[in-house]
Amino acid sequence: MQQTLVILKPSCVERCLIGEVITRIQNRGIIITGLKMMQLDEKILREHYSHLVDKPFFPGLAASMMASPVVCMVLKGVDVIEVFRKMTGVTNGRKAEPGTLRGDFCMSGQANIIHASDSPENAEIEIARFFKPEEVFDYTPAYIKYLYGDDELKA
Ligand code: FUP
Repeated sequence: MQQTLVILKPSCVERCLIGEVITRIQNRGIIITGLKMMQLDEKILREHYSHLVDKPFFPGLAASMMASPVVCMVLKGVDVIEVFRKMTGVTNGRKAEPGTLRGDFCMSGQANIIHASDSPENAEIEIARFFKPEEVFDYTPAYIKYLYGDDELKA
């Protein structure tokens, strides 16, 4: 089954929205296989946002990501990368659809509460960046048979 890397940003942690986000993840039937709090630093942020380091907003973005600890998670599910990106909504919270996490809980393009991997290639790189192998628990909960049909699990 596919896995994705999610970061609950300082704008989520400081606003006490960790529980709201985790509730939605679990209510959807997405399995949490890794979860920890971390204080990010400039080094890891320059790697994580390597596609943005030359943008004028990068220093502000990095500062906002270091403003408090973050919560990092690995999520598991069939097509979970696409499913969770849809649940997250577009980058700018003011443009995100109601019903998405950003559309329901934020008003900003920077303080947009969540990071979620955008492709299988990036998910693999990002999980390895934020988690040691022994910190990811690739278990299958007993209720899995109520989440998917048998044929979906074989695919
Ligand atoms: P996303 O995949 O939706 O998280 O968006 P990007 O990878 O394009 O951007 C990563 C982060 O850069 C955003 F979450 C917030 C920040 N950002 C800005 O602060 N201003 C911008 O104009 C674009 C992105």
